[in-house]
Amino acid sequence: MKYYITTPIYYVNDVPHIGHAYTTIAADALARWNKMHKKDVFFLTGTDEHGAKIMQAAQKKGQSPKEFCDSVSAQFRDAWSSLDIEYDGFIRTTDPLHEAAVRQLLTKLNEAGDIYKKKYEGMYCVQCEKFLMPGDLNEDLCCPDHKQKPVTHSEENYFFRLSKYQDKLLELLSDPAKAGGIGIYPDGRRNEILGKLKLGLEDISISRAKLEWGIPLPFDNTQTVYVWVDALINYISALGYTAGDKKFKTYWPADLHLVGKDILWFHSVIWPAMLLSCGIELPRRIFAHGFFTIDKQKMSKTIGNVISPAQLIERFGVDASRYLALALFPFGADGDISWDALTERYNIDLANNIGNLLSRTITMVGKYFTFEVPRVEAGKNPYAPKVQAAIDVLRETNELFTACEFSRILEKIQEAVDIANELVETTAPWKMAKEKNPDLEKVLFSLLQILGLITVYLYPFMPKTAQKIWQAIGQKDKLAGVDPSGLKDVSMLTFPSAKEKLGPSQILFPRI
Ligand code: ME8
Ligand code: MG
Repeated sequence: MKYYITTPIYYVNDVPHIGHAYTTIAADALARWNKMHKKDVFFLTGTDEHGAKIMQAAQKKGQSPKEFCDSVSAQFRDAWSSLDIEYDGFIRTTDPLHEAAVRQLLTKLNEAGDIYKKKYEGMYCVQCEKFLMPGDLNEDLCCPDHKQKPVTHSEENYFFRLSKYQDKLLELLSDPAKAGGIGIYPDGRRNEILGKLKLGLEDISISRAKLEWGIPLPFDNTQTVYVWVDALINYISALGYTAGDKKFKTYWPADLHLVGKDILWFHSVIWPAMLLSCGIELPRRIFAHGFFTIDKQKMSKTIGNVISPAQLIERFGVDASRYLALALFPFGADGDISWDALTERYNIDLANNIGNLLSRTITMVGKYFTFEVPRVEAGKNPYAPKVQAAIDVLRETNELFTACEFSRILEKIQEAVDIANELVETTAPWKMAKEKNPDLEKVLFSLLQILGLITVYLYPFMPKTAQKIWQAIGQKDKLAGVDPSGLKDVSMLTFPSAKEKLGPSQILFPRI
């Protein structure tokens, strides 16, 4: 089975920040989870490089738009490699392959009779890269998000007959189970979109007359394609849609477009309408995550509270940064982030809970059994029900992965850690050692089993750390190759193997 997952492509007028990292880490965790389940995964990310906003940013730097885009796009790639993001494709909207796909798609829209020319006057927010309605403005008549006055645009543009697709979209978005239906999540967001759709759809302008930094329309090269129409096409251009690449046949339609709530309308209404017009299959699911504030404030360059991936990594390390980004609040909701809250969560979940469990287990195995614990058969292990309890808690994460409930998955992992820590407290291995209780090895073996299980589920979030724990409990094979669906019953566990020497105890998460 294939699994095609995408993040938005990020505008290069900004350098990578924790907001971009949030979506990308989530997508990476899902991609890795699906790879573990032996799915043929394609995970796409990239950069969005055309439009007025980017041209202005390049001018400010005294660079040509292309030079500017090359340099910022490279910074995104670097940020993702520093966060151990394992993407399968990185698309840039300035790639010739993408530009060809945009031309082809616009030709199709035109041939379908869905494009017409009309004089238009409207208020455009360059930072949003979209037209605003009078009702969208705040009391100062500015864009509420960017606190800037929109510019009035009056020109003859090409329009896309979005209105034609209102009924079809209502039908397809209301029922994900229907053939061709799209699932929009969380449910509250789907209802918002449906509510807005019911109010009616207006045709949208899809070209700009005076903007050079864009892809010329195939049927009128005096105009360039509107950045959003250009950008959305990345999801198929990256699969070699125009080149007749077999990647397109294999992976399209997308199984999941992961986006922020700010851009859900473009993904759930405009993009599907374009695909309907061209006779291309629709994506299966779109999940819109919430936005976070930093110390209760909107993250902004002007306030100076922007957090970069590099700053996070410097404080917490790569894997802890990945964990923390998803741990603080539910993915679908808005939330607040602060250095204090991140640090507190790091100390509780990682330093105290997981880190401590690992180091004390290995220390005890070293002290009482010179780093070697014999295998104990489940049938002969009085503590096997504890291991089974950990399996059961962890297996509850299966549907949470499908629902993108990452913070709850991490809570379940912590519950499994608690089961192991309770086992230590209730059995007091140090007393058992003194009393030469023969069950001591069974306790330690069970702890190692629970640690192994935790490690499997932790892998999508903390790949390098999980692999280290896996090795520390004596496993030689690659953790990425372990299929979690095979771990249903305590009697099926093959780890730790007999007579494997454990590595020395190590501190994975020093307290901060
Ligand atoms: O919108 N909290 O690009 P963009 C959570 N190029 N997520 C945040 C965030 C925050 N405070 N700030 C940003 C674009 N994000 C278009 C997309 S797709 C065909 C084109 C995340 O650089 C969130 O995922 O403005 C949001 O959707 C994305 O960054 C917007 O990135
Ligand atoms: Mg944005």
